[in-house]
Parts: sequence; structure tokens; C-alpha cells
Amino acid sequence: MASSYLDMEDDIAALATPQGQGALAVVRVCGPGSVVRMARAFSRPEALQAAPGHTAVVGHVLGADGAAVDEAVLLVFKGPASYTGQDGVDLSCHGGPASATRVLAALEIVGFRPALPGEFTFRAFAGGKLDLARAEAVGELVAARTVAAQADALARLSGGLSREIESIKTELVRLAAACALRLDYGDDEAHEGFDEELPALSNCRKDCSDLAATFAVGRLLQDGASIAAAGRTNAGKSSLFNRLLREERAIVSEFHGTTRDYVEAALDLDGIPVRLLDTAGVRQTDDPVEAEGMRRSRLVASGADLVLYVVDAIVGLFPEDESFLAAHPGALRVWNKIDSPRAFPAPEGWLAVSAETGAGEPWLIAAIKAALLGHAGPTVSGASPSAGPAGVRISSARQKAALIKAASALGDAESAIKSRESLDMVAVDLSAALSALGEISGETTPEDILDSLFSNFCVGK
Ligand SMILES: Nc1nc2c(ncn2[C@@H]2O[C@H](COP(=O)(O)OP(=O)(O)OP(=O)(O)O)[C@@H](O)[C@H]2O)c(=O)[nH]1
Ligand SMILES: [Mg+2]
Repeated sequence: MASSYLDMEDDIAALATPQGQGALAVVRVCGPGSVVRMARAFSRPEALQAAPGHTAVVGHVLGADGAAVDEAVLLVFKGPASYTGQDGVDLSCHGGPASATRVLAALEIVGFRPALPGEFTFRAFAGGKLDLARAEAVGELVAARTVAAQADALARLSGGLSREIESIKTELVRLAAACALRLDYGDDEAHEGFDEELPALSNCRKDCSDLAATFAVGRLLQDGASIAAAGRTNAGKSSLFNRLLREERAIVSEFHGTTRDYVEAALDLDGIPVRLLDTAGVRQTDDPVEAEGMRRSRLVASGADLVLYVVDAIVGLFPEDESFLAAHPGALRVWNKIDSPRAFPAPEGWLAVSAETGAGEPWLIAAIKAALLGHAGPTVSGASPSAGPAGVRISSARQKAALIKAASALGDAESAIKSRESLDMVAVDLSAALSALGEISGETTPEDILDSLFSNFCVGK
């Protein structure tokens, strides 16, 4: 039978460091019987079992025949004062794939089950060590590709988002209690006097909407975006690509058709992890290889989050440019080579740049960021896309959906009060909002969603 996250009595093991060569490899085990089980594959079983939490024991991990498979430092954790809340051991063995493979095999022999992705963090969540928002932040922290994305995830892991959700929930619980009291003692005029709670209700709704709107930036920091440079041959796409990368990555030449296949590179654009793509320029050609390159480039450009459409300011606009832009209205229009005395002035709506001198680059970067944020949202009208009420941001679509659900239930509650509907209706809306917010912290999150959330983690986390 397939193992499940709910098999929390199992003793589990996994490699916590990446596969490959390194100074150390860390193998992690946890579970109620993990220390005793570990002792069965260790050269100093008594010392390990007697070790208090947060102490280290040095010895050899033993294989089935009792022979040493590696020397390791075992850091012992005793629940509940551990990451997962359960007993566990972090084994630092020698780096390199062979040591870790032999250690893991030795652990399986004594009955450890290979951990599922994110299973250690799941146990921390199930054991009440982390709420769901913080557990998600653990995965995001590991996956962060830029310093800004890492800092964003760390703020969530430190509880910034959880505290914000908790404070909205506390206020909603107070409102729900006030509502219930009125319903208990009320008569037909039960709604009277509740009008005074409208500002409090409206503040909660606004906090939920503002937080939902931070998804635009939060998602961009975590997931990043793909940006493709497209245009006719010789427009300066590869030159622009190299300038943005600060590296002579793609070949640049005065010959038309220099880039034959698309080239891609990772770029940290003011904290946004970007996959930057240079594509083959478009022109009439009889060369089947160049035609194939153009076909692939078109595919890449149509799959990108943003297209930088580059035109050579020395030759100006051609009908092909107009038809590309008509088909890609979201593309940023880049008028390149403005340093040349022969350059035509940039038409309205075009960003004048020089890939060669860097002129106009700050405006180009600002326009790219604005375009990416425009693409990502915000979907809650009137809300700021930057940071939420307490400077925190959300980063998952699941959190955003829950916040929109909560905001909409609170909007319904406001309308019910204003139109003097029965307070029963208000109570139902408040309870719906609380339950939606509970999905973020994990109190009301269905099991299948938990499964899919943790299965996106890496093994060993
Ligand atoms: N003066 C000037 N020349 C530029 C500028 N950008 C590119 N060039 C020149 O334009 C020519 C073509 O540049 P590339 O970057 O190779 O152009 P491309 O769009 O990648 O061309 P293909 O790969 O053929 O599609 C080269 O000779 C570059 O040096 C610029 O900003 N100013
Ligand atoms: Mg090129």
C-alpha cells in the first residue's frame, strides 16, 4: 500500500542535501521510534540512545553485515523540542552520492521508510510546530531563486503572514460573537445597533483584499517570469539580451540571421527571477535551418510572459513589425540603436534605447516590471499590488483564492447589515469568512489539498 502523510508513526528517512558531490551529505530521520531504530544501524547504540536532545554522537553507520558504510556525526533531536515535534536524527556523513546512498540503504534495512516529499515539514505542521502558511514558506524559501524572493519567503516563515491572518480572524471572531449574542437575545429588531460594527467589518474586508492583491508581486518573486526578445534580423535583440545579462552570452554581428536558435539565460531583474530568451530574427529566407529557427522562436515568443519587440531605429518600421504587434498587443515596443546619428526618432509608445551604450535601460527595466505586474494582477480592484497591511505578501494562488473568498463573504455581510436583513445571514457570512481564512493557516484545509501542497516540496524537507 502506498504510504501517506498521515502514517505519522512510521520512522522515515531521506537525504536532505542535494545529490552530488559536496563536503557533507545530511541524511535525516524522524519518527517516534527513530532513535532506537537508528541505534540498530550504528556502532555506538548505547551512546546514541542515552544522548539528550540537541547533542551530537560520532560513530559509524553499519550495513546489514555489521560493517561500517560511513563515519557520521549524528545530531539528536528529542520531541517535542524538534523541527517535526517528533524524535529524530540528522546524520552528517561524507559528501558524494555513494556515501549517502549506502547510508540510506543501511537505514532501510533497519526499517526506515523513504520519506515522501515535504514529509518532515508535514509532520511539523501536523504536530502544531508550524501553521500551514509558515509550512508553505519553508518550501518557498528552498525554491527561492533570488535574494528578494528568499527574503519574502523568510518574512512569511517568520510568521508575518500568519500574524496578519490571525489578527483579522481575532476581529472576525469578536464580530461573530457580538452577532451571536444579538441573535440569542434579539427580537425582530435584532439587527439594530449592529450598524456600528460596519467600519470594523469593512476594515477586515479591506485587509483581506489588500493581502490578496499582494499576490501579483509575491507570485512574481517566487515563480519568476519568462521574457523573450523578438523582432526582425539585425534589430539588436542579442545585443539587448547581452546588455540585460551583463555578459557577452549571445553572438552579435552585423550579418542578418546571426541567431539561428533561441538562447536562454537566468537573470535577476531587481529581485524578479527572469528566464530571458533571445530569439532568431525574422526575415524572408530559403534556408530551411533558419526557417526552423524562426518557427521555434515564434513558439518561444508566444509562450513567454512578456515579449520585448525590438526594432532597428536606423531602418524603422516594416509591415512585418506592424503585423507582429497587432498579434501581440502586450509586447513592449523597443526602439533600439538611438545612439546612431542615422536613427529615426522613436514613434509614440516606443521605448528609445541603445543596447550598445545602455541609454534608456532604466526606463526599459521599469517598463518590464510594470508590464509583468500588470500581467499578474491585481484582481481585487482598488488594492495596492505592493505589500499587504503589515508589509507581508502572499505568494500562493491558494492563499489568494481563500482571501478573495473571505473578502467576498465579508462584503455580503456588509450588504446584509445595510439592507437590514436578518442577522442570521450576517452570522453565516462571518463564519464563511473565518473558514476561508482558516484554509490559509491550515485549520480548515481539506486533506487532498494538503497532500498536493506538501508533495510539491523536495524530499528531505
Ligand atoms: N549603433 C548601434 N548598433 C547596435 C545596437 N544594438 C545592436 N547594434 C548592432 O546591430 C547589429 C546586429 O545586432 P544583433 O544584436 O546581432 O542583432 P539581432 O537582432 O540579434 O540579429 P539576428 O540575430 O540576426 O536576428 C550588430 O552589428 C550590433 O553591433 C545599438 O544600440 N546601437
Ligand atoms: Mg541575434
